[in-house]
This record gives sequence, C-alpha cells and structure tokens, in this order.
Amino acid sequence: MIDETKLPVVNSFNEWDPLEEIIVGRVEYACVPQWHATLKATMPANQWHYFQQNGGQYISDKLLEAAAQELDGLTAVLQSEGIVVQRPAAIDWGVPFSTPDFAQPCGLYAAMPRDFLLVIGNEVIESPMAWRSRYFEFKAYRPLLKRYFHQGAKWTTAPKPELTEALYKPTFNPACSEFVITEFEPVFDAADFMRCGRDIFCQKSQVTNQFGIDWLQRHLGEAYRIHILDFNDPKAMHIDATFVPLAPGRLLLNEPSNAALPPMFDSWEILYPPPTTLPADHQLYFSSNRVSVNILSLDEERVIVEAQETPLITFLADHGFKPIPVPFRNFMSLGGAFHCATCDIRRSGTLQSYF
Ligand code: ABU
Repeated sequence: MIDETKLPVVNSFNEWDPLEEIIVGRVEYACVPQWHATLKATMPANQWHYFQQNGGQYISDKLLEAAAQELDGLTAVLQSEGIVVQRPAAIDWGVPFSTPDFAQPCGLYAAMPRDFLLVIGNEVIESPMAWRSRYFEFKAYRPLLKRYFHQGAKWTTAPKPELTEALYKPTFNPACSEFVITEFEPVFDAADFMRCGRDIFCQKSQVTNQFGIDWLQRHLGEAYRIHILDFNDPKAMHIDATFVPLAPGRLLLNEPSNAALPPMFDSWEILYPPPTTLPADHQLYFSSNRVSVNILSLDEERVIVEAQETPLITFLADHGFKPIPVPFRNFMSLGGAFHCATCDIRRSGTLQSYF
C-alpha cells in the first residue's frame, strides 16, 4: 500500500533541495569501449591511442580499485550527512554482446548513474544513450528501479534507440566543429540536463540531439519548460561540469562569460569558479578538466567538492556555501566527479518556478 502522506520514494525537482536518498555508481568490471566515431567526437585527443589500443579490455585494476575506494569514501560521507545511499548491481561489462545492427566486445560501466537516469519529480527516466557500449547499462539499475516502482515511483524507458549506422555521420570530422550524431532517432544522456524546477536546461551535444530533447519535452508536458543552451563547445557531452545551479538564484558557471545564458538569468547571481588544481598530466581518459566543477549539492549550502580543489573550496566558502571536501581524483579519470557519479532519488521539496 502506498502511504499518500509520505514524500514519494522518488522525488527530486532541482539540484539543491535537501537530499535524502541517492544512487552512487560503481566501477567494478569497467571496460574500455571499442573505438568509434562517438569517441573521436568527445574524448580528449591525447587519449585516442588509449582507446584504439585498449578497446574491449577491462580498465586497469589499479585505477578501478583506487576509484572504488573513493566511491566508498563518498558513500561514507553521504551517510554521515544523513543521506540514504543505494548502489547499482555489479555487472560484468566485459561480456561481448550484439543486436541485429551492431556488435560490441564489451560494455562500459555503471560508474555514472547521472549519465543514464533522469529524475523529474516522482519519475525516473532511463535515457536513450547514443554510445553503443552503453546499450545494456540499464541492467545495473533495474533492481533499484523495480523496487522504486513497487514503492510508488513512475518508471519510464525512453524509446530504445537502434544505434544503426544511420545515427552517426559517415563524414564526421572532429576538426569541423560538428556533432557526430544525426537526427535519425531520439537520443540523449541525462547528464545533458540540469533541473531548476519547472525550468530544465540542456545542451545539444555529441550524445544529445534535438529529437531527444523534443521527445523529453513532449513526454514531460506543459508543466516543464526545456531550454537549450549553447556553450559553443564542439566536444560537448554533459552539461553538468559547465552549468551548475547551486540554489535558487545562484549558478556556478564554468565558462568565461554568461554569453550563453538567456535573459531569464539576469536576476541570478553568476559565480565563475577559479581554475582547477588538476595537474596538466593527470590522466583524464574520458573528459576535460571541467570535471572539477562537477560538484554535488546536498542542500542550498552543503556541497561535495574534490578535496584537492582548494581554490574552489575557498571560493564556495567565501560565497556562503559549506564545502565538504572528498578525495576523488582517481575516479575523475573515468569521466566525471560527484554529480556524474550519483543520481539523486529523493530531495525534500516540491515543483516550483524559480524564474
Ligand atoms: N561527464 C562529464 C564530462 C564533462 C566535460 O568533460 O565537460
């Protein structure tokens, strides 16, 4: 029986309401995806050889063990702050698979729940992701999603993409500042969306097309307004290290100017973070060094920040936030930080308009 007086088990409308329950990813059996145009479009050029040489193999034990320890550390910190932590199932991503249209030597990982799961209110949406290696990523989350469904949550799978050759531009050239994906079918990664109540901000990217955004807008209906932002980033993939709403009226913007923001942000305080402390030679196989700003808000004040990002910690504290430092540099090599590595399931708040 569902208790109508309690907060729904899944309930999250923005990035800052008080956090009660969250999924923290896991790195066990993570693999290097097979080289493909989608990787050429997004991965740092100095890592292309890594994918070309190691595609289909497990990522090194040394890195995964260090990253797993950091995830356990994050879990302990969240629990000590009173938050319930759930983990996805451990899946062996090293098993080859195929569909009628393509074959893969391996999957990727369940390290980044935020890439895949989009929570809007009491609904969890499984994203139609554009990378073939991520086709079966849903398996890691199904035990949790079944449980949330039985407890009253709405559970939606966006149209499962076919990921045929028609989705990828055959003439794609990363030097031409274009996106590798076509409009063949709706695709998006959940991490290309940031929620501010009734207003949801997203970007078109190397994994999110207009068709995907249109599908989501029509699915959510008139209660929500999706706004597309353009940061003029030819490698765009995931908005959550660039555009980070921290509280009503307060935005952390990892861009040199607010040129990409619509006038609705004119009354908002825009905070520009200091440069990252990540050394230039720190191995970031899957992302840019923007990930240092991929932080996680526990409420309008407490925010989880990488422990060695001392200028960012000081900056946030100077602006009235309460940063909680957590070591995460090894995990960051896998393509994200605290926002990517999690997916908030329940925050104690309601649907509101902040503009
Ligand atoms: N998965 C987050 C990566 C963000 C970025 O490289 O800008």
